[in-house]
Amino acid sequence: MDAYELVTRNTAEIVTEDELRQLLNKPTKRVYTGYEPSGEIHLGHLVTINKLMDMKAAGFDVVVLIANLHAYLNRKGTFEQIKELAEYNKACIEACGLKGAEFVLGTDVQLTPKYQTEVLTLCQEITLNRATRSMDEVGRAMDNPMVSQMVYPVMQVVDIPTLNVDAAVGGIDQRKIHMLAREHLPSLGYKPPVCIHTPIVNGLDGQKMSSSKGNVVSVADSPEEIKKKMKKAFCPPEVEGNPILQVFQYNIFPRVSEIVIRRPEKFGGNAEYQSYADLEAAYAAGKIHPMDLKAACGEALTEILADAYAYVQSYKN
Ligand code: TYR
Repeated sequence: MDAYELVTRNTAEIVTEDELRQLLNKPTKRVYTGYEPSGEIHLGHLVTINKLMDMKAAGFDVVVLIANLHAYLNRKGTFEQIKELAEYNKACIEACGLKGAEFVLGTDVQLTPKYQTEVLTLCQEITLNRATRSMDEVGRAMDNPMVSQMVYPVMQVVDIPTLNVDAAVGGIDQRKIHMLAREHLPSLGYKPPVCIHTPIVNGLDGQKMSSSKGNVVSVADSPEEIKKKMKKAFCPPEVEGNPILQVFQYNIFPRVSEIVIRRPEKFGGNAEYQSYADLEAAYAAGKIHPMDLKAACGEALTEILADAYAYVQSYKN
């Protein structure tokens, strides 16, 4: 796979493809994703972690921002609670296989006079209306937004030149903030970033993913828990919106070259698939039973998450 294919596979949107091609021609280039510290790193995070791994393989230097101040502004907890999660999340993200990335803690770079002055300058350029809308899919309890949640997207914009990155990776839920960055960074004298957006995958029940609803596999889940969650998971005969197929597409196939559907001889025996497209086609044609698909999904996830799970065990005991 060439660099362009690696970067663009499994994405929802690239802004813009031309700019990405130009960037790929440069000898050095940097990309980042920011994560608010969260209770556990889960399959939702893994979609962008996988994309960062693709970009590393495509020649990018990778920066991960642990956005502790953003989590605070977004009402995710006290400074102390967030700080504890920040360290833990960093180690979990590394254990998910993202090796050789540079990790930056938000508060280590966001409290300088230069950064804060740039934030205030942009505050004067961005309307409340745009700032609010950019937070629609990112902010917590946005029916009653706080001023801190208006500062949030402006800071996310300033993070881009502060980390000196050429590209930003995020879920498609970040797009309105990224569009603000592209529009306003030139007025501060910076280049707009290339934006690479991944799809937002469903929870295992086919609904919106939410750790509190427990509809997601996280790095803290034991192999038995993964098995249990798979048994319960929603796996309709359709491809569209099928959460198990999404796990294969975005979490498993980027990391393994073959998956095996295990079946007794009387049910057709084992079947191997070397690509997501082949697996999807076979499932759509009714050649794979949902129970067998789910079992294979659990088995592959257990393997993929083994290092991260081992780290979590050592951290918690
Ligand atoms: N907005 C991101 C989220 O929803 C977190 C983030 C924060 C990303 C700051 C980048 C950034 O610079 O999780």
